Amino acid sequence: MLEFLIITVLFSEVPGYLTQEDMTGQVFLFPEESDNSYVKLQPEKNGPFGGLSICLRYYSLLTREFSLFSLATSSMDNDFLLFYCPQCDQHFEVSVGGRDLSYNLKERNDAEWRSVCASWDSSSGVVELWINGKPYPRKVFQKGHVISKYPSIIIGQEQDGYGSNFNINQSFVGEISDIHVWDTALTYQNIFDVLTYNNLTGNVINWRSLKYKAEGDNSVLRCLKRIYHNPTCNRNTV
Ligand SMILES: [Ca+2]
Ligand SMILES: [Ca+2]
Repeated sequence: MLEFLIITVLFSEVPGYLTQEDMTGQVFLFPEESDNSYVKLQPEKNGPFGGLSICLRYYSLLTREFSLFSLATSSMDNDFLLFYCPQCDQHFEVSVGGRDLSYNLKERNDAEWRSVCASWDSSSGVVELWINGKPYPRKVFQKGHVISKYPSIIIGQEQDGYGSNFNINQSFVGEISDIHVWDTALTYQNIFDVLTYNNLTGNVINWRSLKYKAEGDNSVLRCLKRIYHNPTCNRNTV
């Protein structure tokens, strides 16, 4: 039993090793910009996908452009991408199938946690974007597209290849948490449940049972994110 525990501890701390854990109350921290630090998320389903929804929370003071969620397939690097450039007139992009849908966000990227939910449905083409719980006007985009099998899902870097070709100037710096992905478009009720921490978990990526592999200089931190929600969380345990 002791040997098992030691092996478990060792493997959970070895960089590059696939880990599975309940990430509730934890964050991925990317402390500085790089072109080699990222977290690869292992999906529960391999696709192909005729719809996709992503919710996450992040905290960053970056003003330059950066990737929030990069899903590449062997045929297309931007098969699903969330990308943001605060200093470019708050330019936010949802990319599907290699094409970009643009928004100009009306809320500034201040020093606070921000929630993002984006969903796309192939059969209708409807795209929904929610920032801090507020829906932007729906758009229709990439109707009929199918995201092909075996996605490479990466947090911290923007893929210009299939799990490769990162640009330091598009890397994420900051904290990111509560990542869930579904293979369908979410309903209004679903998004409300996610934003209010109800029991809704992704069926493609599930933050409460996350399989991931960390590469480079990034960390899993406990408690930091919850400091807003739970003042009793002890900073010193981080
Ligand atoms: Ca790309
Ligand atoms: Ca790029």
